[in-house]
Amino acid sequence: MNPDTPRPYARHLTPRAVPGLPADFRWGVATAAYQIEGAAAEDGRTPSIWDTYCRVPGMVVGGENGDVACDHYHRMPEDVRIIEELGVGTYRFSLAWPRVQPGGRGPANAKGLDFYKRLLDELEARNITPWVTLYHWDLPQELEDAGGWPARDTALRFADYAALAHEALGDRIEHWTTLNEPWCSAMLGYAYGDQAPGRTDFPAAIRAVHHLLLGHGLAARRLRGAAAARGHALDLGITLNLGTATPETDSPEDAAACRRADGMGRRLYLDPLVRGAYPQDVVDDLALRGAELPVEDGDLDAIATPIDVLGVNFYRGTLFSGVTEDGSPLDGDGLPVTRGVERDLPRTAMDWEITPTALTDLLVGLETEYGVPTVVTENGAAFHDTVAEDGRIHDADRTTYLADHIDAVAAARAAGADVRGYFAWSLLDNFEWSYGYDKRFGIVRVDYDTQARTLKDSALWYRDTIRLTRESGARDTRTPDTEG
Ligand code: IFM
Repeated sequence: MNPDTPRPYARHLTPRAVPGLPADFRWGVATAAYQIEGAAAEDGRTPSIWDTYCRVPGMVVGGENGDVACDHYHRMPEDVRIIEELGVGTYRFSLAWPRVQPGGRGPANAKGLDFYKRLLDELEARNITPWVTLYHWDLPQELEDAGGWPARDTALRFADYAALAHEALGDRIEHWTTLNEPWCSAMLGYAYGDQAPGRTDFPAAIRAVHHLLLGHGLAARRLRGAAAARGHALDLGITLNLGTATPETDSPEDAAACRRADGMGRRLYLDPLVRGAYPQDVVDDLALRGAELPVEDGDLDAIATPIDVLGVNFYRGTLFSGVTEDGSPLDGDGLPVTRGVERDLPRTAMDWEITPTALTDLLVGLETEYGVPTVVTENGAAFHDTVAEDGRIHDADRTTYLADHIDAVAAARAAGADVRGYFAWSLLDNFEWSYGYDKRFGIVRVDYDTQARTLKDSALWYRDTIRLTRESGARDTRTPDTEG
């Protein structure tokens, strides 16, 4: 048993067709630029907030950084061959803003773009669809120095960068995601200091929330306009990290805690994106904490620019209590308590509880409340892998995690949710932000001494499950006329 898994979790699983997932269900693997590329100072790339943050002593486990990471910048063709071997049809990756537009302003960097053009060549040659994210947390340091996401100008800079990236690559990429997990950028980056740029200023974080959403909206408009003008197909979305909030008891305090947690984690983003308005209860909660969303005329219209797909990154659901451990409904600052409660559940190496049915609940809830088609753009788990004597990685815990969550997606579809795809996080072991290289999320192992890649058992299981599911989905949809 995995030493970090307090409750037994791994089951022995053989690949099988997942009932209810059609032949055209989109299967993928996902990565992000700073976590895999390396080549941090090559071909004109300038530092991002992560290059800076990693150099602050104590911020990243082991003092590690993304200077080399998985050396994907130099090994990209090998990595694309692995994606082909897995048989997933889609590869989700991000563009490094400081590689494409060094410093975050001005013209594009031709050499930076060339890397992504070579990547697109490799993907096209292997019939793999690119699914690109414009921003996966690597804000050019110059823009942070000018105020970062709490400053309105960063939203305008992001829209310019999006337009410039689309002008260069829009003829070859249909699927565009503006932001990855704006909650993390704003809250972990500016309120809690757990991620770059490492600030701890709650009102600034709330300004960052609005400017991230505004940046998304302005970029979405520019992308829509450019694609229409040039006749390019466009499938436009944003990816949010979402979970579920379940009350510990049926007390009114626990219900209120769930309302607050769901408000700050989910509705604060989805209400303006889909309905063009911030949720009033969350605005009131923020005011209690001295924070305000700096909305100007027209901002909400921009933010509500229609999207085609909502990317859902799911890792866990949470149980909430509205009282402290000794029963008080108010914390030391006199604010209502919103406390996550630990359960006796299996956990990953991140110490995250494993809660697959919460994914079903989440997807069904999104369908009912917002009605936007979804794709699970990230789901996966870190476990402490070991290399066995046969050289293989028998990561049955990760395989079980993937199987349980893919089943959860199928259950959500069966309950009426329009979920169109599932991407495993991650293709490769990689730089897990403040946790450095210690936490391995890959279905492919990376030996950081040699940069050798090895498909883990979970990768082989994923490959075979996708193949069997596609075959069975194709059989299910075949009409008697086309059979045999
Ligand atoms: O590695 C991250 C990724 O960059 C964003 N979503 C969560 C993953 C696991 O923590």
